[in-house]
Amino acid sequence: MAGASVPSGVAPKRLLQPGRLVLATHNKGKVREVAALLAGYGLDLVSAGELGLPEPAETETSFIGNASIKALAAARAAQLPALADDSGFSVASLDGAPGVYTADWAQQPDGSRDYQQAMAKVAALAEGHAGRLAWFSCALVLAWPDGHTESFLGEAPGIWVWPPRGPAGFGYDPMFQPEGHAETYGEMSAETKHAISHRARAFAQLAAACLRA
Ligand code: ITT
Repeated sequence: MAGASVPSGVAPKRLLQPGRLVLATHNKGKVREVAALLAGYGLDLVSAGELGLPEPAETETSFIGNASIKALAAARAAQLPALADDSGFSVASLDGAPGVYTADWAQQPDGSRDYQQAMAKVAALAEGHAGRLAWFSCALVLAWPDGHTESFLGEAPGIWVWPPRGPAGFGYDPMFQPEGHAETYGEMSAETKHAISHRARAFAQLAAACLRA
């Protein structure tokens, strides 16, 4: 059949057209990394923080579920396509904790976040268990004002290390050493992290499905 390129039963992904895209996150580390990954696609990025959009409650128990909440809330409020990132750090011996609650473990009573304390809590809990397997996950969800969404999940396996190492990156980067590397995310250049990270893996799927350079 002329022009048929999508196997039957597989819905085609919706392309993101060049123009304005809301980055539906209030995390500056994520804004920096997602903006770098999106460079060269002709998109005019604006963050949810810059637009003054409220932060919706993350009430789901999966990364994709929470990223969908954030992307849809921003797309509807701004009447623009929106991209949300829900991500987290998991330790195998802690049954995948902190996982979707990674940000919550850093939360302080005054509303600020203390990642040194959060990383120390993870290490203290994991220390007594055998094995150091850990991984980062990143769900990226693109949403449009009409409620359509496209979802992608990237994971990066490795080990947790203690004490934390390296000043680069953000969040839990200094306690994660990705598989095949001697450096932690916190010791790597931004370019190296972007080539191998959970976020880069999710983004590669998104770019292949929804972006045209
Ligand atoms: P938004 O919901 O506004 O996007 P958030 O920081 O609350 O921002 P999440 O709910 O997705 O985002 O929480 C993700 C947590 O995982 C947060 O504590 C991050 O610091 C951490 N995290 C995610 N990706 C990371 C990375 O690449 N390196 C280090 N920590 C990361």
